[in-house]
Amino acid sequence: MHFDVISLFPEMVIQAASYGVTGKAIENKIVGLSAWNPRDYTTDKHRTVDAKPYGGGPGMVMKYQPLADAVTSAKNSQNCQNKKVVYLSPQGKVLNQALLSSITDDTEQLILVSGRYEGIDERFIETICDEEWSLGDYIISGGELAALVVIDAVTRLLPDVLGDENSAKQDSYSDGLLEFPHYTRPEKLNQGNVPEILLSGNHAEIARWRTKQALGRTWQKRSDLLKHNKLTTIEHGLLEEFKREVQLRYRNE
Ligand code: 9D3
Repeated sequence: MHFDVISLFPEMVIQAASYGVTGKAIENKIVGLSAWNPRDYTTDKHRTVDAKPYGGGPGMVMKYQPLADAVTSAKNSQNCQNKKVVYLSPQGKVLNQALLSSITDDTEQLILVSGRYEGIDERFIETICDEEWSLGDYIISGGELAALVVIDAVTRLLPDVLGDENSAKQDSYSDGLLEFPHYTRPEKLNQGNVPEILLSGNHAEIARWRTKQALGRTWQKRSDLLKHNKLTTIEHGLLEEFKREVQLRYRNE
């Protein structure tokens, strides 16, 4: 997978991606990352990347030509077939794990366009971008953080990026449930004790307890996730058991 980010702040993207899982994946050449500054594709003395909106109104709009030429350079830098140009914007389709997962299947070069200012010229979106993606219904100041979110989330899904121990398969959301609770040393704190079952060494019982907790917490905190998740008979039973335990605790308080 090769990522290309079109951005007025290329150093921000390269720097932030150099840490942790993405940094390792770049080091190990499992992914490539390049950033392209539209300012380098301007032709005027002032290196102008933005201009006032036709029709008036506040803010500035990013010009078509520097963005288009930056995308062309990015495309020409990679010899591959399956390229996708994505504009990151509040008008886009809201990202989810399934959408990101589909990218790992069919895309070799993912070109992420990060906007600044009020927006970018509509003709660039219409003629050059294949898709428009959003992080969700809130406002951030530009597309760079969104590009970084996409790079991180897609990289984690690639084979050989995560070790077996914490593979993406075990992450919450891969099975549509929230995670079970985690505990580490010490066993006892004034703030509470580690659940007995986790100290038992009974791996079958521990797995059963964890699945029950994952189902229960999803029911408590994100019941919307359960609506789209067909539970098996066993899972249904575990969730009912969780609900009974919550009831009992409530009655004893
Ligand atoms: C204050 C400006 N807004 C007018 C009400 C419009 C606006 C312009 C540019 C709002 C946000 C942005 C910059 N945002 C992004 O580039 C962006 C984004 C977001 O703001 N929310 C969720 N996902 C994304 S992806 C890119």
